[in-house]
Amino acid sequence: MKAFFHKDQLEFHPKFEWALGNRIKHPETTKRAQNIFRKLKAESWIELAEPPKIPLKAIRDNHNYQLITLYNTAMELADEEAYYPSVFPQRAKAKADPTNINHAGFFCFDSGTPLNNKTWQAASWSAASSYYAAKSVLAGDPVSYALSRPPGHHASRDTYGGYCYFNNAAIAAKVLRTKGRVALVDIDFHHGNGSQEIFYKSDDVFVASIHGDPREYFPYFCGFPSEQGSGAGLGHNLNVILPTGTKWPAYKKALRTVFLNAVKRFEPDFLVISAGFDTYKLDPIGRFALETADYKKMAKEFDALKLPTVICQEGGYFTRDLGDNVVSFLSGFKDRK
Ligand code: OKP
Ligand code: ZN
Repeated sequence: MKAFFHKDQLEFHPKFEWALGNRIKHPETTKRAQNIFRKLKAESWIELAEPPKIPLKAIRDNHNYQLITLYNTAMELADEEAYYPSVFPQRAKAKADPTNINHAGFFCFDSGTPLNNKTWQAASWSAASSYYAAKSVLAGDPVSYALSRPPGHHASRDTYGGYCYFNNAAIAAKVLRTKGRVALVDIDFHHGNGSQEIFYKSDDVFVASIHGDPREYFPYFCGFPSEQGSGAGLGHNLNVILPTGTKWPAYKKALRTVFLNAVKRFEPDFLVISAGFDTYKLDPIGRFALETADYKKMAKEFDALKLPTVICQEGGYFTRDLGDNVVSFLSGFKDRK
């Protein structure tokens, strides 16, 4: 199985985030990616591959050019300088100017997702990892993994937040959709609001997310079962909420009876998995209670669909066990190649 990762994804070091007025250490560290990389390297059946540069068009297919401009504006920040917007215009009259870093708040929806002079570099290489993972699947690989860090599922066409800058999984889904119907399933603890928004009106991409209750957890404003898509996309969006403390038996039950059944009914040709591991029992942010071995069991449920599959890394913040959890998950697809 190929695993895509570029070293420059490590150049970005968010230092802190604001959590209820407190400055806390940023959970989305380079150590996360390094831990995953080290564990992948130890597996002989995993082939690490460095992606080439992503064509700008592949980013622009998913994101407004203003968002790209903003990240390029941030390249002019001084080393060690980070921009955290503190003004978020709501229904403002003035037009946003993404060449002005002070307008970042127009595009941003939280206080945990800093911009600095390396954001573009890391985010575009992360997008490249998922883009080429999707390309490899189109070229015949049954399953590919993208070590996409920074993550992506909270980023929409023209907004960033939740540690996400470009929606890596959506970029993969758009590559695959040129050749058929795509199911994008999101197993991160948090609702994938960006992916939902990007495909909300699409009838050829089914988006399903299984997550903690948004009334209690990020992103708070979406991820409810009533959000089912609109227009041609009506019925092609699914949100499943599980209670705090959920363990594998209850997770599996929801996965089989609701989640996977809906995916099958859609009859997809390809599968994209937004794979977050903040559902882990020791995760400092997520509040489910899955164990390392459970990720292999979960993967086998997806593997049984027998679809060409792209797996994109999302969250997971208990760094010590993160790589083990990723390898456990990927091992569930091992029999296919
Ligand atoms: C990103 B992903 C905790 C604050 C939480 C946002 C969480 C973003 C999660 N003190 N801030 O879906 O893993
Ligand atoms: Zn998450």
